[in-house]
Amino acid sequence: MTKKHLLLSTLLLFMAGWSTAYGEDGSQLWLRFNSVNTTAQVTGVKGTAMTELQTYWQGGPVVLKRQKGRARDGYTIKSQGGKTVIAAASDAGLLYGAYHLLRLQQTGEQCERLDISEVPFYDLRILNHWDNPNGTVERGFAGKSIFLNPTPERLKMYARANASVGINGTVLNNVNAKPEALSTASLEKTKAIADQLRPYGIRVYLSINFASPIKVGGLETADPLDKTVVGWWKKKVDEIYRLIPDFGGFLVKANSEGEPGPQDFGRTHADGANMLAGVLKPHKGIVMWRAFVYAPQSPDRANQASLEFMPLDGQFADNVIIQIKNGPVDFQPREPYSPLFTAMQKTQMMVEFQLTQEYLGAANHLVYLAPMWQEFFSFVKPGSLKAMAGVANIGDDTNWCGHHFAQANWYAFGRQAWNPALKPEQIADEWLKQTFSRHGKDNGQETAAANSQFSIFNSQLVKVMMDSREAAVNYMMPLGLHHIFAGTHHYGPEPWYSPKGVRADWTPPYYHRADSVGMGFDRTLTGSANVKQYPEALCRLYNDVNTCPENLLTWFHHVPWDHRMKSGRTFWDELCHKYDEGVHETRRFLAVWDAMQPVVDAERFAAVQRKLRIQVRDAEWWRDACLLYFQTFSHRPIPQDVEHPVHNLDEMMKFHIPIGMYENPESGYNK
Ligand code: GCW
Repeated sequence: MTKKHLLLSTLLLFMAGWSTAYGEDGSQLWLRFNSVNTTAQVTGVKGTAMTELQTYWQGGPVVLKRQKGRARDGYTIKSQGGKTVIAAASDAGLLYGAYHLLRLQQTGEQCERLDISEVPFYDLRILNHWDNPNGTVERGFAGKSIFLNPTPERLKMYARANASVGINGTVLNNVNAKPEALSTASLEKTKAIADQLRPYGIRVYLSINFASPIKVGGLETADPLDKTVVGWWKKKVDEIYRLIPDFGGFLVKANSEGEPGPQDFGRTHADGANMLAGVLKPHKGIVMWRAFVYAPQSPDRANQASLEFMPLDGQFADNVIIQIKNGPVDFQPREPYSPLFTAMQKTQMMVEFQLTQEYLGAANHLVYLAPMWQEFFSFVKPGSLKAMAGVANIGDDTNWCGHHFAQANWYAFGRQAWNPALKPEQIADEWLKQTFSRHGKDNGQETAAANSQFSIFNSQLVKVMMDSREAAVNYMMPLGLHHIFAGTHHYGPEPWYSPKGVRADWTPPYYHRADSVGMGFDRTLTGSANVKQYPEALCRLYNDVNTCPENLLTWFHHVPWDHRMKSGRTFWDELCHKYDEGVHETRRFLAVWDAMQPVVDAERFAAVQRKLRIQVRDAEWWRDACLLYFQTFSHRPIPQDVEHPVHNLDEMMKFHIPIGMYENPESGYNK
């Protein structure tokens, strides 16, 4: 046997041992605790915190102490006289403290000299599930709804996962709400779920259909100022609180994309929200009223939320929070922040992020979203918001999120809602350690060699995760492009999609406006004047094509093909380069992953590799489709130093993925 063969077989042996011992399916998420060697002595307050520690903590004695005067969910962890003391004002606080300790254990941090004090930045840290009563999940790419026929084990895991990152609320059903969510039969089911989530500090909320008084109650109207309507809501809300005493409140999508709302009765969003708020108030419930509104006749969809909501600033009740998507259009790979966030001064607001990757390659692409949320918070002060909501990426797939790395977005959402100042790198690092390392699996007995291999894995994968969002922007929609997706499923590119009869703002040409002069949506003062919705300084910056940040250029400007970019290239050449850069990045991600085979269990290695290969092919598809299509307007050659398309435009234009909005495509462009 040659030396090379010997090395190879040792490596193979090592890997084989690894895969049998550590074959994993992702079902344990980042909570891959080992309960075998637990000897923990946990005393003090009984409850979920105690049970979790008794089952999984492998260190010295822990005392759980109730301490008045602390912020509700906050806690301290202190090493005192050979013991670890967790103190909090509430059971939830103790539980968060317990998970903090377990996180330290799992990430291999020291746990002997602790002096930690934590208070969550937001009181409300809420997941929004877009789950339907028939079990489908709108824009869900990880299987069916976990709430359809939940097993107690699965619900418990869901609750533990949420609590471990501080998520304390969940809206169980789709904002496109079916009226039957409020039927007594359905409320009984909601109660059963609420009962199982309560021990983990999680409250349930429901999305409601504004026309419920008609559709469930049999009334003739749902006019929020009609006394019978208010009476119906009051009775319904009383019924809910009888079943679920700590029910959180309602999330409402009204007069948006065909959903009913107060405007159907000549009333305003404030009339509708305040009526519900009044009914919920005696129970301490809240209303999260969404600002995601736009109408086909609007000359600029990005303007509309401000146009509808600014006149109502200051008119909302104190238990109403306006829930606003991070950008003014719709969860695009890159958008500027929604200008409502800085314009509304007298209204409580919360941000809605989308964890499910509706516009970012569904459950096929590795895209770590924390950098995007951090970008948002560099424009919108976290302190100007009341709460954070995230549209969940969770389904009944074994690994919960469809893609192993999509779990990181669930994790990061909770961590950032707890503390928006946390660095995305740090969150990625701790998630990777808990999700992939052997810590906790064999109780720190791993060899130095395996440890050092893992630390290489960790640093390389943190980098992949950190670069992944920008890569996706580049291969999908660089330089401010947006909404050039396929008509129905929002997965692949269809910048040409514009069938007769479809409303303009549901077609890509409305957004990219490519013509022989250039490309982009003119939102300047002489265009749709969207820039005016931003504070003075930003308005000026965005309004001038020479000062507008290039990553938002075609968002705000119709940019001439020969416009000179900072790189010295023309706009067209830069566009070609950006698309190509995106493709090359995905190949790099795959190469990094391939090299990690010895360090990752076989099951997850293969699953992620398969997904990354899809991502590479999809990135090429995006680049080729967009460049070849836009070239029919620019009439300029693709620069020599850019890899040239390998697909044909006419074939790509004929290619369709036969999926709707409830499925993850098996693969992307697979001709
Ligand atoms: O992004 C769009 C989605 C819809 C979704 C809507 C919304 C729940 O395509 O599927 O509906 O936004 O946020 O209300």
